[in-house]
Amino acid sequence: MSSGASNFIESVDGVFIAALGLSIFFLLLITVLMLVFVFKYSRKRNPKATNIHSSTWLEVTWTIIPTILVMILFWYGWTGYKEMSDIPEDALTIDVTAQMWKWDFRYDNGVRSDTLFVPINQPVVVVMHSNDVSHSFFIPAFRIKKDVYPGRERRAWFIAQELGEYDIACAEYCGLNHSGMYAKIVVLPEDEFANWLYNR
Ligand SMILES: [Cu+2]
Repeated sequence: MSSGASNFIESVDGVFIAALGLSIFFLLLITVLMLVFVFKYSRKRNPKATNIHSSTWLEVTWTIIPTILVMILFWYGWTGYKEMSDIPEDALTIDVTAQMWKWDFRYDNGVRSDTLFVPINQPVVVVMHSNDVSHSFFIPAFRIKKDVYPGRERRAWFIAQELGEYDIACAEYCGLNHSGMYAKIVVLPEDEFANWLYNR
């Protein structure tokens, strides 16, 4: 099993770090080359302008290499996205209602809570609705974010892999108290979760 607070940490962080690393590499490469060229081909050193002709191999190279890099990033982004879209059939279903400015969680047996309790190492699907405007269900520690719209059902899933308490935020500006629209997700051991849900 992969490491991290949820099953999506590795794929999401992997793409992010790859994109960031590539960006830093090209930032340095282009900046250094620019400075070298500014110095080497300054007017002082080259009082007489020279006519430069096109170079086919150079143009092909700087087209093909970035295309390959972008395709690699796309591939990892796509496979990660697909993994997030393929919801396991045996996932525990929890209804989520978003409204200005709170989250409401409802379980199959009718239990309601303003804190999202989930069992560890078990797929959970959140089925989301909005009572009013657009919100966005965001668990930063799990790398999960899904917009929630009025009049539509939206789904997201995850496997919590570490016990503990994490923030749930609203990530879509939804009015005056948007910045206060937080809830908690609490990951419990299987038996404690069952105890919380059924023995009340
Ligand atoms: Cu909101």
